[in-house]
Amino acid sequence: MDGSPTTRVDYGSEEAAMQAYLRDGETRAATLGNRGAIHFTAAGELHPDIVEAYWRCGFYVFEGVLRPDELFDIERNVHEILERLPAERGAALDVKGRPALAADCKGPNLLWSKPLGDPFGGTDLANGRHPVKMFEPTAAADAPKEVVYLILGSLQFSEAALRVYGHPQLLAVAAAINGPDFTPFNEALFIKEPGRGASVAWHQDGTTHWDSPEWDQGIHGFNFMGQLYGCTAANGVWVVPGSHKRGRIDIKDLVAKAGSERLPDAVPIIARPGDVAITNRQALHGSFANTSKDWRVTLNMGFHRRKSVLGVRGGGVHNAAAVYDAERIRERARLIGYGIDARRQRFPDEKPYVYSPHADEGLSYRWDDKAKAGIKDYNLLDLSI
Ligand SMILES: O=C(O)CCC(=O)C(=O)O
Repeated sequence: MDGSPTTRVDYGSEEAAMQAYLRDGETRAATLGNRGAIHFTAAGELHPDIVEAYWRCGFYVFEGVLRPDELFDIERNVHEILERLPAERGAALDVKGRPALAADCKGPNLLWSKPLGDPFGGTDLANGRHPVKMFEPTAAADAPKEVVYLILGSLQFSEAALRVYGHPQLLAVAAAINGPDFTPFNEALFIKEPGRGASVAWHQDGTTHWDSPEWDQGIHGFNFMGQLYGCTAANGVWVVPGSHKRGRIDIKDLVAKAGSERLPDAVPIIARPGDVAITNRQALHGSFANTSKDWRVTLNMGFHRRKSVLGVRGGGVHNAAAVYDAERIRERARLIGYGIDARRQRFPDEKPYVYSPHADEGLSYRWDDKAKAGIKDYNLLDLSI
């Protein structure tokens, strides 16, 4: 895998309709005015045009955030990860007989699907938040029985991903959107292999605050989606612009009215290698089976407002439900400190981000072998709301 195009398969009986939908969606996406470089005002604030477009659309594409040498590091790590995957679901060894990635982890790490399948749609999994099953095209006869399409707790498997997590501009965006005392949510790698990558059925991410008297458009936080190879209408995430403002949406009804899962108002996130999208977790979003010839590898990194998690009972989607106290948040936010320090070591020319909660409490984090051993299973502490 080097990101070069492979042979595409087609969308079966839906192929013609799907191709028209992809083209139309791309045209609609280009009209939104929600993309460009990350930039700040002279006073150091995230530029108001970016803030306005993010809150209007529920997503924004930051262009050219990850530099070529950084993408090279990420690609190398992704190769290593893919080579070390278990030979099949539940196997302790990889195809070469070595201990497999995450085989000794306690946390949930590897999510499998049949090629081009939709493992969550129409099931009760994840609190039933993916109510409609996506069309499942047929994969080529030589495809494996199952593929890994999602890797959770990904910072423990990739130092390059940890360094992206400590990116000063991205963390400054997190502070602008969620407040300087923002907290982690979770991190993941989405792997959409050409001709095999699974669908992620339409859903909204939040679980805990929909009925809160304090509910607003940002209460369930956001995800950064960093792109190694870029993403297209065919393999990328689709979003219904503005849907993060609408509360909980009746997805079944929308799909029934549309007559298929091709929601008429949705648009694809289009990105080049090194672009990083920010997507509101309340936005209605999903992705189709990747029948295209292009790889998509996305580094997901989620962040919350502190007041959305402190004292709140988690939703139990990513780990055991628990009430999140200050100590839990502090422990989970170590990863921000490690990310910043790991980045400082690799890119000494950059000005490291200063994370206010660490500065205020006099906490400092050093990324070294001990820290590396200490983050095994860190995602058991994800702040899942
Ligand atoms: O990357 C994808 O295909 C889906 C992403 C997604 O649903 C999420 O981050 O919540």
